[in-house]
Amino acid sequence: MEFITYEVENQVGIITINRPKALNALNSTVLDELDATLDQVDLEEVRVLILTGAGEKSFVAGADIGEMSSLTKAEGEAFGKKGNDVFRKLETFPIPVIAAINGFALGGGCEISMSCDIRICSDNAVFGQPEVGLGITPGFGGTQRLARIVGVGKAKEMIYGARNIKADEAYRIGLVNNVYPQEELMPAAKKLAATIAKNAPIAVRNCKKAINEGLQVDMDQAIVIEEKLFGDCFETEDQKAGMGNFLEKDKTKKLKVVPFKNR
Ligand code: DAK
Repeated sequence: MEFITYEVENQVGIITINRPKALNALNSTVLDELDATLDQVDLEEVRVLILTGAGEKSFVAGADIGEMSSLTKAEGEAFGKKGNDVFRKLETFPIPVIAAINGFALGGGCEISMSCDIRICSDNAVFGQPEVGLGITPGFGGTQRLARIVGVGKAKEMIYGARNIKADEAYRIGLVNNVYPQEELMPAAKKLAATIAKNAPIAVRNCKKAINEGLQVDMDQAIVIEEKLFGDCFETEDQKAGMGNFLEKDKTKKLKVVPFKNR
């Protein structure tokens, strides 16, 4: 791969967009490679993904403006579809994805982070949807996901004004869960990933599905989605081990790590 690195550590897959000279801007190759990387994730082993950018300056500074500048309408649509397909693949990926945002997250960069389940950032992070200043609308889900995450009023203010915000404001409006000094960001992302990875993977996956799918429908339908995914956990080795461990009164056994299974 030219622009993506992928490594696995302790059941956590780390995907790094590695195009620092262009501040990790998303061109077609980056999108294709990201798509291929997601296809290669071994879901028998990996329980959580972390998505980050190479270097200390930028997570992703948006879609590649150079590549986009000469697109025809048809090419623009094809580029948009490529991005949206990958972003949606991330959003609906079976396991949780943490965005570790280590600097600029502008345009497509902000949008890709919003396709992840959880966002944490370094204190130099900058978020924004500057597209209207470039004569376009956010095209990788920004108008939809930002409003859902931070609320309609804040999203409209940021998008209409093409106003960038810094890490502290992103934290205040709920766009990120936490802010860390740059050098502490990846350790914090790994710690968060490890906390998730030690829990029953089938249950974690079902929680992701329940939350994501439930938010798209009314409460009556959402509860049915939850019921189904709750029911799916039963008769799994994880459910038997998890509950069995609790019911065992032997404290030493209770402390042992439950050998949760990825199936
Ligand atoms: N695209 C391409 N190259 C970029 C880039 C980008 N988005 N952002 C930065 N670079 C490149 C710069 O051109 C420069 O390259 P060289 O000149 O060294 O070759 C290098 O990265 C370093 O950037 P700067 O020299 O500008 O660094 P500074 O620290 O001075 O400034 C900055 C950093 C992030 C403030 C600045 O680079 C900047 O404003 N970048 C653009 C940010 C931006 O506007 N991003 C949003 C892009 S629009 C669509 C769907 C989605 C989209 C479009 C269509 N469809 C449905 C069709 C998405 C659109 C966007 O994301």
